[in-house]
Amino acid sequence: MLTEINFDGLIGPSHNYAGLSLGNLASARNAGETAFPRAAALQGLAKMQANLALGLPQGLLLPHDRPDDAWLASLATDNATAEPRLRAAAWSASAMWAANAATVSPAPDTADGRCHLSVANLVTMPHRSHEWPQTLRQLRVAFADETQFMVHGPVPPPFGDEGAANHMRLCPKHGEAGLEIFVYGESSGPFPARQHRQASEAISRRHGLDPARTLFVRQSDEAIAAGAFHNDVVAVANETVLFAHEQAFADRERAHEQIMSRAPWAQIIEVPAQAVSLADAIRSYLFNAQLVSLPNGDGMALVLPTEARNTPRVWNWLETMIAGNGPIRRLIPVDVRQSMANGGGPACLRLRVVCDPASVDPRFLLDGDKIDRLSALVDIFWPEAIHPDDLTSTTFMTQIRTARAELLAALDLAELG
Ligand code: SUG
Repeated sequence: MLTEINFDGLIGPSHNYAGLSLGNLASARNAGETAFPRAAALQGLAKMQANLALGLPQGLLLPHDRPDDAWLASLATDNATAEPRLRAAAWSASAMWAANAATVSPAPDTADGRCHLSVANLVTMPHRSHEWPQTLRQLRVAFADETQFMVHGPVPPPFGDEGAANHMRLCPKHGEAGLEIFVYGESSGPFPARQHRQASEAISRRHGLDPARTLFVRQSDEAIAAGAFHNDVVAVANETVLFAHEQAFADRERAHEQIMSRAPWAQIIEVPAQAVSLADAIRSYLFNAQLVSLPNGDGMALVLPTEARNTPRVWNWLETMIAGNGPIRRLIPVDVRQSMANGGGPACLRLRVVCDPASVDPRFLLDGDKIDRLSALVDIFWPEAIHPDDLTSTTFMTQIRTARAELLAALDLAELG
């Protein structure tokens, strides 16, 4: 029985605001602020609990060992002597944004009938470029069943790949063959394009996708320049619905025409720029919602950041949409403000995998009790507050390592230590 499972990245104990992501406006705005890792992780766990209560299966990916001493050593430095930006990069809790962990092609789409996952290389941003080895180790444990899954290493540099954040899938039902849409950038504007077309094409080949059910769509330069450093800041897809901003794609008409000719059963719900500007879309993160199919045929819901509710033009547009007779029936705001302050909304925090839950290592799956136990653990072990100046503190380092060790022990995943 193929089901969509959302694997959320648990926000790690080193969560901090170091302003590391050029082109991510929230990260730049909050550089140097004090972060609250405990509150951050509890917000993420509350979102998982709320999604579980909607009847949606929920999985987990784990924070990485931080600071990444091996990475610093490969640069012939260490935490005590590294220059501050390099040190901050080694401490980053950015693996929380699981939408950047990998690109996933579910079994019905692939030539060998297995679900393929390609870990993202994240080469554009130094603080994210060293995530993939620890992510890959986790994916190889969680999806170890080789009759069901194929887990690939990263596409080699220089081809930037940021995973599922630049990949959308339209299908009649999760368990049926779908159209996979890869969105790449080619910006010559102020901010880098992080997803390269060559990387997306390589992934489609290694996943064994059918070219007739695969599209490569260029993200608009305006969107990147306005702060949409990933496509999932301006568009989201679920089953038959693509929900997108009018300025998400470089050649809007062609993109829509290509999508509708390959997926005639799909529906594009577009938010006009006149109703919601790109700036408001990016500030409110309305598209960084989890667009989910509710169980029992109750239609779809958008699990959005509370910032969307607090932006009147955005909320008015959404309320008008809900009042109509469309497929999206519910708006569910969630508070993930600690992650949002680094540019990560509800959709950034999760990796969607369509598979049979019985084929996943159960240590990566959650139920309500397990979420309660993890919340209690976070309450005890996660630091309350971190300022970038704290990153030289050996006391903090010990606290963060202890917190992760406790988590691994609680999940029976000490092998990832
Ligand atoms: O890569 N922020 C992340 C946010 C990722 C959001 N993910 C998706 N859109 N799917 C990024 O820019 C900020 C870290 C810092 O500044 O300390 C950061 O990495």
